[in-house]
Amino acid sequence: MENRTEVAIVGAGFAGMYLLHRLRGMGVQAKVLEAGSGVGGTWYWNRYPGARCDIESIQYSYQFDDQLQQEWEWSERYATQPEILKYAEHVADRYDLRRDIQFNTRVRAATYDESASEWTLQAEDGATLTARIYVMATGCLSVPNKPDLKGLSDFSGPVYHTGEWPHEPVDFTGQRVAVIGTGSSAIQSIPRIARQAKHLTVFQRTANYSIPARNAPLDPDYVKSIKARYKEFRAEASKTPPGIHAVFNPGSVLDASPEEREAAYEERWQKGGLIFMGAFGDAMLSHEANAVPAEFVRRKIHEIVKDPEMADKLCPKNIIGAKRLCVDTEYYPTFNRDNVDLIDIKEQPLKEITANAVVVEGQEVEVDALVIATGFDAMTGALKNVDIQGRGGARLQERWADGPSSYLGLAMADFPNLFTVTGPGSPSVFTNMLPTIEQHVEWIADCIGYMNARNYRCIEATQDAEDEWWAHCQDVASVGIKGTTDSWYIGANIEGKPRVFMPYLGGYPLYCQRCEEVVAEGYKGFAFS
Ligand code: N01
Repeated sequence: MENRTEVAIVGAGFAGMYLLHRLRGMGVQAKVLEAGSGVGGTWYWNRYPGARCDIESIQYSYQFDDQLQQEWEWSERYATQPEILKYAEHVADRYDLRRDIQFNTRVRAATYDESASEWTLQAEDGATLTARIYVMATGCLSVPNKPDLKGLSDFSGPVYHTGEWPHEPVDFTGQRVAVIGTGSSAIQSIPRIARQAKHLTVFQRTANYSIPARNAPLDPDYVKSIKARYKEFRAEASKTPPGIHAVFNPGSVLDASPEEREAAYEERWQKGGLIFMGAFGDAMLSHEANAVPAEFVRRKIHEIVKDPEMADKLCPKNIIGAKRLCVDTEYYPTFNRDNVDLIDIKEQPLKEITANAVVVEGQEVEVDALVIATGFDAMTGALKNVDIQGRGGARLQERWADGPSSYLGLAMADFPNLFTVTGPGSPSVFTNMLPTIEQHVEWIADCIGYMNARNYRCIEATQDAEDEWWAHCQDVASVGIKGTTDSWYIGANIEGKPRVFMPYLGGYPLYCQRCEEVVAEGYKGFAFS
């Protein structure tokens, strides 16, 4: 690769693409290194059947260019993976981004040279790229979690991970298929696989709450009404904690009468989607309040799933909303099909996989294909996969051995001129990722502009600022009950991963306010040289 640029960006998902475009607009030279052969990040890799975004398409899109958002037409309430990928490709073409993206290049190491104040990135093939500024735009959910399932390598049929799905269509017709895992990816793919396969067995470790998507083609009049006031619509969205345009009732579920509770949750169940949890403001504040929506969904599962034993197994026992809520199309009804079985591997532990079967306690299930839907090494996986060595030999992998820490999810002490987009300590996964990405990118680009205008060569978060922000993140996470359940937010899905609450739970508006204050106070918490 051409081996020098001003800003080296890793990842050509929505973050890397926009940062490249933004920097170009400022006259700053930048180059993107991307492991895949195309743009789109998460939407490039996650091609499993049924993959779609659970944020409404009208909101899950860039807003930095009004012409782009006016011209692009989404076809459904929730866009499918192919449509979102097409959008990412359209953006790459529209802004001529590909000429500065090097594909098929996986970065393995990045080393800071203190004397020159610059980073050298090393790719898997040994090629290097040197840059003054280095940005990891590698996403929060981009490193597949591949649990060490005994005997998996002995399996003679195809094995698919939802996060690394083949680019060619996979045909399960006539096959006996196993799906391991019941997170969002599984919940989206199971109904589709069940319709095609001869038989499907779902291996569930923890039952998940899922709300119907009520997906439908977008009504042109509705789209027209949003586009007529897209800017205001986005501004209104940015004032809600998740940065999503929706009505969030701040009232207390505990103060509501049984009829009011029922009406509120029923209305949101009928509307569908993640806003179910917005019916009352205190559902994540106490177990007592949380029990109301949790019980509502369990009752719905029993109403939908005809076999009461199956329904019992599908009913989550943990609190609702601590793990990421799922949004589905026909998930629970799929378990009424004759060709679908469910095995609870907490009751019947998974023993091993053989050449042609998944063996659980007391049962051997013969299968032709395996779908591993076990999620991701979230938030820190992609950052720790690169051997990042900062000032004085500081290694990010060692620094984060007991869990991550970051200033605003944007920068770390001892790692000068390194920025992360939606790193740990950013509200990231608790928000609509696209506007949050845009906010981070604009903050980073403005910061680079500020440095260039003053001839600053280096920026580094101070240890005090990082410690203070990280302590604040942990304080906020300790309010309410979100952190009380095992989830990938706290690293609980990966064996041996330190249990630390990683995203910032204070919400999008407070986070943005803090970022703006930092700038207004001359980049408070950062040192320049
Ligand atoms: O992964 P997950 P995902 N043996 O971690 C189970 C986003 N997303 O890919 O709960 C057996 O949620 C695990 O069980 P448990 C979204 O943010 C968004 O589905 O750990 N099972 C769980 O059931 C989402 O939250 C969209 O006990 C094992 C499942 O595998 C995030 O990505 C669509 C196991 C993993 O669920 C991750 O979702 C899809 C083992 N060893 C995903 N290890 C949108 O719509 C794990 N499991 C935007």
